[in-house]
Amino acid sequence: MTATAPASTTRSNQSLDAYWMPFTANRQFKENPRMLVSAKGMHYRSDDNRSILDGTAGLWCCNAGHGHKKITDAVARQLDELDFAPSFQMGHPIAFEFAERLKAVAPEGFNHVFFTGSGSESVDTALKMALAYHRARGDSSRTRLIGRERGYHGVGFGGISVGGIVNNRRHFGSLLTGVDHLRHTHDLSRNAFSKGQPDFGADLADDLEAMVALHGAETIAAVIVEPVAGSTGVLVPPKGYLERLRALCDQHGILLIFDEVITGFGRLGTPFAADFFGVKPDLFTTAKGLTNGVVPMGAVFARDHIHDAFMQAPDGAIELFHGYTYSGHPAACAAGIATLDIYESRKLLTRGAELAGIWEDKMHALRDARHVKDIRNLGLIAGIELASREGAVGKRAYEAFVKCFEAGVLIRVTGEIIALSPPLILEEEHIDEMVDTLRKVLSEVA
Ligand code: PXG
Repeated sequence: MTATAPASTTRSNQSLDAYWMPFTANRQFKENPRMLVSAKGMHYRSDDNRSILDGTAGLWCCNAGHGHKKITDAVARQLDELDFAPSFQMGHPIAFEFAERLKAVAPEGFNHVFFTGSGSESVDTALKMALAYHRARGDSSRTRLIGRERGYHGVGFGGISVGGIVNNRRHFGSLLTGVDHLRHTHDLSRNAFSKGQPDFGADLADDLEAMVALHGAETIAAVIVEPVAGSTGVLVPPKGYLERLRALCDQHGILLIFDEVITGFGRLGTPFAADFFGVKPDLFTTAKGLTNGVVPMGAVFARDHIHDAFMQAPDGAIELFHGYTYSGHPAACAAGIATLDIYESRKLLTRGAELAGIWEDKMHALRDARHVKDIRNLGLIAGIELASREGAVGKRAYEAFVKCFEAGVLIRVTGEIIALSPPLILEEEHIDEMVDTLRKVLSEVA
């Protein structure tokens, strides 16, 4: 250890130095670590043996809650039988089985599934599919990609290029060329405290028209958006916005990609956001809830017209020069199939719809809590935006996060926004506990 390194250890005296933690203030964390050591159902357990209510489904991924023996047993059995198998020019049955199962829960017409290792890889895959799709059809001038301000599409170079979160982009050079961004849809002056979809802002989709006018539709390959933006602090699409985007894409021959990494698998009370909004993209990306977060995995769902355009290649040709060592990993497929079994037997892909009304009422009851300047919600997602202290954006929410953890509730914060996205197995009493804890904590932070 160098003289400047913090003397950071856990309660068990384990050194914290070697692990360079992701998206974390490493030095701050290591001075005062928060450690989770086990999980079951709606709760984590911390290393000081406290029960912590999971208000975030891990990182929006443990939709069926924690510690399902059915999933861990399925993974163990699979690893015993076939631990790894190559997926390039080779197959193994469970990957085909999982893809068929996914097709059955996907919105109609999404009959093809490409496996990846994460949400970021799913995004890169979908963007590359969009570019290669146009090329396969002889439309190779369509090379521009359009994202949106405040969008989060993971951390690959494709994802940060179309993404719109400034800190995720500014440190990393020139990114992809030929990318533009629609404006984001956040407008507190017109939409503060909207319940569900806000009334104002469908016209922001017309930014795409302006880009078509500027560049020519024939240069634009695809638009990618999160149907509900999560990481940036829960931005719910205005009524009519996604419909308008779809119509403009249709009009101009542009592909529409939904990034469903957080909205997929029941978060909105429907299997996918495409079901909830009744808007069908051409491709959509998933990860997280795909395996309940148990084994890393992502998947891109493609409609027939996308897939079929590739299948015109000459006999014996590889149709898409893309894939990962871990595409369709047997352990991930086993976790995914067992996860789908649980989603189906407990009706979790639609359970959010039953709870969404209670969730909305109880979250909006925090309207008069200290520092709150907006509350927004959809399905089992809520965002609570706080007023910032002068010159210290994000400090208040961070303090609330630490205090909530100390009080036994795990929340997420991004900037000055608290985001909640609990496992879909939650009960009303858990909502009450989150709301009561938040009210108390917000009354205590300066
Ligand atoms: N797309 C979206 C919409 C996401 O939310 C990714 C892609 C990338 O997934 P991977 O598996 O590569 O991380 C995400 C990830 C948060 C938070 O607190 C959200 C994510 C990851 C970490 C934290 O909001 N989303």
